[in-house]
Amino acid sequence: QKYDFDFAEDLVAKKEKLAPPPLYKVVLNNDDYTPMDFVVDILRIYFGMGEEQAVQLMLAIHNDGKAVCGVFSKDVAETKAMQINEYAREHQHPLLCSVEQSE
Ligand code: NFA
Repeated sequence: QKYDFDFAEDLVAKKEKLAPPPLYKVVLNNDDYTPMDFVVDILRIYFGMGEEQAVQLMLAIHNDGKAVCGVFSKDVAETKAMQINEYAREHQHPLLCSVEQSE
């Protein structure tokens, strides 16, 4: 005879064995034309960063060519990248946001 709690235990055991969902990196790429202040605004608006962290990451992108701004589920990462590219185009900046699968 199987009791309700046996089923509950089975479900918990099964859930623990499920692989965690893959994560995706949202990357901002450097370019020669997008203003630094605009990139700082993007980091504050879309990644919830404070001024200081946003300036530091913007400079890292500027110096290194690109940087990971956050790691999210596939849906959230792709939506963020789309919205950022749309926002940049609306303001006539070539800023490129891309998504890469995390190892
Ligand atoms: N390289 C840009 C400039 O000098 C600034 C920038 C930083 C652009 C990060 C894109 C990403 N105005």
